[in-house]
Amino acid sequence: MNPYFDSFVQWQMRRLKDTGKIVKDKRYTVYSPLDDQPCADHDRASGEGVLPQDYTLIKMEVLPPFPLKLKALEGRRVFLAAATLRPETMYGQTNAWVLPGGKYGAFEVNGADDVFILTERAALNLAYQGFSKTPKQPSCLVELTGYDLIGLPLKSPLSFNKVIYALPLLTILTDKGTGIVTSVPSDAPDDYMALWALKAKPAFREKYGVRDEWVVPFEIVPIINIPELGDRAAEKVCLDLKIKSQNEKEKLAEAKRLTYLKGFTDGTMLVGEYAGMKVQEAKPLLRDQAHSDR
Ligand code: A2H
Repeated sequence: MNPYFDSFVQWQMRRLKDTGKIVKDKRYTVYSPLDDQPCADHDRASGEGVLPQDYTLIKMEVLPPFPLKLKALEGRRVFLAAATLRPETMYGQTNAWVLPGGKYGAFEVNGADDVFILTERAALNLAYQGFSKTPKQPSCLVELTGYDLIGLPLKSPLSFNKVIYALPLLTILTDKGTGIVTSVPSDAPDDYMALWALKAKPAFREKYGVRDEWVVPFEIVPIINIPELGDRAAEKVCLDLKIKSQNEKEKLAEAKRLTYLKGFTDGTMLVGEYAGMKVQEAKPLLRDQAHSDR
């Protein structure tokens, strides 16, 4: 080791630190709980190139009185925590989606009395980001399935519909986001097709114990205008592509691509605080607003 060079590097680092050019802080990364350290690209047996995905969690408050399964949580604020990439669309929520046979839990997410209902996987992810009573350890108060959640009345931020309901969706993945999805049929082709199916098929509703009043009165809420696609973009694209059901995966992927891309680059907000603003500009503002409500 060259002591002169060593001192030079130390001096340089101290100077940079003093002038605020370098900081020691946390960052989002793919992490291995097993090794208790970040798991970089080349350390992985699979999943090379996978980066952290940044979701906004929407706190959809469960309105009392709570059903029997949630009675133990009476007196606390309980939320279905939906993961979304489109916080700017929350004005147009018509319902939440849960996977009927999916496993969920009611977790304590921080010191406050707030309880989040989501998958255990999501609770673990949150616990590693400082959202748990004990660091890195989710604490589950009640184990639940999607069946327990169907029909819960919810109050969701920004939504023009003051009360919306949790409804069944069979295509929800339990290894993505929180396993809870908020539904915006004006702009999400998946949500449009799923809501349409529930509305059109009384037998489907009956099978999952879904009451008519949780579904039938809810219509598309126009919230964003996209040149060529109008203000009910998801519906237009699904009709144009002649999509008949949620199971037409390829066509739905194309519909999503079209609405997502055009919505982001060319869309204009029609409603809310940022009406008239481009979606691109409103999105970060609405995301920060959602983040400030922890
Ligand atoms: B998005 P990505 Cl308006 N299973 O929110 C299935 N879908 C899920 C999910 C899960 N476990 N968790 C989240 N999602 C959905 C709004 C929205 C969304 C609009 C338009 C497009 C859109 C309202 N639903 O997503 O695979 C959620 O739906 C288009 C991709 O991580 C979330 O954002 O890219 C999106 O999928 C996350 O998908």
